[in-house]
Amino acid sequence: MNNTRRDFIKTTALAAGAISLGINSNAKPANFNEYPYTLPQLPYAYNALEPHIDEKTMMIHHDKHHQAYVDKLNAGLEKFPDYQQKGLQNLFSQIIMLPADLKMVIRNHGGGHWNHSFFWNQLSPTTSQPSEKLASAINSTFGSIDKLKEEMNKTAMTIFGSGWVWLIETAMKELKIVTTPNQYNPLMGDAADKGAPLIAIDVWEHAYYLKYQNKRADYLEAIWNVINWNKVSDSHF
Ligand code: MN3
Repeated sequence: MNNTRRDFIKTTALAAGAISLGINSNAKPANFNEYPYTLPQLPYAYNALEPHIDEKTMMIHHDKHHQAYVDKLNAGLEKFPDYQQKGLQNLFSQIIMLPADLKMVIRNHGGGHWNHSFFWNQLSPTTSQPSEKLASAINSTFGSIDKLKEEMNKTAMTIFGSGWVWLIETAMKELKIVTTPNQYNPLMGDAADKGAPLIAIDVWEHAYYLKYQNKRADYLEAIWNVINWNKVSDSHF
C-alpha cells in the first residue's frame, strides 16, 4: 500500500473516531483535521483515566494546552490561504518545502494539534488487548508486550526537555521505537525516523507534573494501564 493510501486510511480512521464522539450523529464532525481546526472532544470523561492520569491534568492538558495549539495553528494559517485545505498530514510530509513562516507553525502547532488528537484517542479507561496480528509483530520485534513497554519507557526517560516517544511502523513494515523533540512527529518529511504512529506518549512535563512531579518514570509506568489496544491495533496495517 502506498503512503498516500495509508495516509488516507489513517486520516479517515481518525475522522471516524471523532465522529463517534459526537453527541448528535447528524452534526458535522469536529474539524480537527480541516481548517479552521477545532478541539476534538475527549472520548471519555476528564476523570475517566484516574488514578493513572488525574482529572485536573486532563482538563488543563486538553482544554488549555491542546486548545492553544489549535488556536495558534489557525492563526498561523490565516495568511496562507493556499495551505489551509491541504490537510495536516500533507503539510507534515512536505514540511521542508513550506514557506519559512508557515514551517514553524505546522511543526509546533500543527504537530501539537495532531499529536494530542492522536494521543487522546489511543487512551481509554477500558482494558483491552492488542490484536493477534499486532501482538505477533510486537513479540517478534521486542520479545513480548512487556519488553516493548520496558523499552519504550527506557527510551522516554532519555528525552531531554519536551518531546514524545512513539511506536511507529516504518515503510519497511518494521515496528520501531522513536522519539521526537517538541511537537514534531514521525509523519514530518524531515523526521530522523519516519513512519505511521501506532502509539504516542506525551513526555512533556505538562502531561504528568501535577500528579507525578519529577517522577516521569512513574507516569510512564502508569500510562500503560490506559492504553487503548483496540485503537493501537486499528492503526497497524
Ligand atoms: Mn501535551
